[in-house]
Amino acid sequence: MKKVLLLLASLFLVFTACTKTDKPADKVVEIKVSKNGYEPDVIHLKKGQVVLFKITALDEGIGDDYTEKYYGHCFYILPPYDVMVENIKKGETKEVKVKMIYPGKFLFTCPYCSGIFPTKGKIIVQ
Ligand SMILES: [Cu+2]
Repeated sequence: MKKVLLLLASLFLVFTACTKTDKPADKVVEIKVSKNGYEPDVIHLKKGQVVLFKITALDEGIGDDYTEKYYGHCFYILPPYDVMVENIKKGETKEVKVKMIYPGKFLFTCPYCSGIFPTKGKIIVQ
């Protein structure tokens, strides 16, 4: 029983460990996304840094029908970060602040269009 509780407690911590933060940023990273991919597509960061990502879409991505649920581009850092910024319209800049608590290599992508366009990149946290 105790083991089960410990397991549940650790799972809870894993799933609620939040990488989004309201703390002041140590670094600003500006990223452009288009059908040609992300620029830059390799980003080096330091563990523990609070990073403000500013993502600007240069084109309409999968489409500019704003009555649809999905339009524009995204910036999604895969788990364990699991940070999603979606529906970035052409010409629009969206921001997200992330504390880089996990060291390693992490992919980011646009789930909307990465099957069609080379919208993939990687973040290296050391
Ligand atoms: Cu996209």
